[in-house]
Amino acid sequence: MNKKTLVVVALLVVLSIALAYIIRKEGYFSAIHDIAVVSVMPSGTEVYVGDVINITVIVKNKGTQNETFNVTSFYDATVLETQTVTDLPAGTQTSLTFNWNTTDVTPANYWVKAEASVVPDETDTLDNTCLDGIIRVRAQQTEPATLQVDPRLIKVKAGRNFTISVSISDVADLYRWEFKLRWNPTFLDCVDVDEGAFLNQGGNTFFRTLTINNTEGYALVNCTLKGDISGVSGDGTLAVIEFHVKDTGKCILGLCDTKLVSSFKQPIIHTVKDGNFNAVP
Ligand SMILES: [Ca+2]
Repeated sequence: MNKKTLVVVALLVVLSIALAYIIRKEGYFSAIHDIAVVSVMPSGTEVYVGDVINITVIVKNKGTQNETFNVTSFYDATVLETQTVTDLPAGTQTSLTFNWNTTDVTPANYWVKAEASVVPDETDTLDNTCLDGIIRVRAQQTEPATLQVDPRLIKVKAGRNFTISVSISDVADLYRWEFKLRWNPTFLDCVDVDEGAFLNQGGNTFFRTLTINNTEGYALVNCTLKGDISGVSGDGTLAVIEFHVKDTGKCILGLCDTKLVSSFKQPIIHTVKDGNFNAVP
């Protein structure tokens, strides 16, 4: 071996040692540990309390080693369930199904998400969580609600003013309402219509008295919640209406063209009860 060859071999040896040192120091070709939640897919986004939602979660092993890890599903901050994925091969993905029974859930909008636990030596942890869109859980109307004039029987002296309420009972998820109230204009004048306290328990409302017609004897009123929120359930007052008694006589305070609408934009079944007015001398 001549001198030139010796120098080349020595150089190659030094280069090999340097390369091995760099590979070792920088971690090239070492194992990569990285898992990710790829998607979160609920079976429905608008459900009634009591429905079961299936949430399909896809997780992927983006690393170079088999991985075992936990996947936890949530609605808002509440843990739904944790499942374990065992020995997921490198480069592959798998699907998990979580069942969310909404029986005891308060009607509202909820975020659904899934979170994979961080495996040892995993550095990219941002992709271990995946948030899906909003799921709307609502109360469901099972029996008809009742829309009525309250009190049902009114006795007032001529010349006086009085107020009645239009009230709702046993309603679920009321988001918007509308009614027309009729009376005999010979005996009564409508003085004022105000919003009742029921609907704005659920949020900001837009209340409108569309018409007060004292010639024909009717008022048309409606009110709606605003924004993507639940409706209101239970009993309460929708509107308060003030009348002036012009003359003695009797008439019906009759509700017609009534509309009750849920936050899913569905009509709410209901019965209507009119009021009876009697002006006494
Ligand atoms: Ca990750």
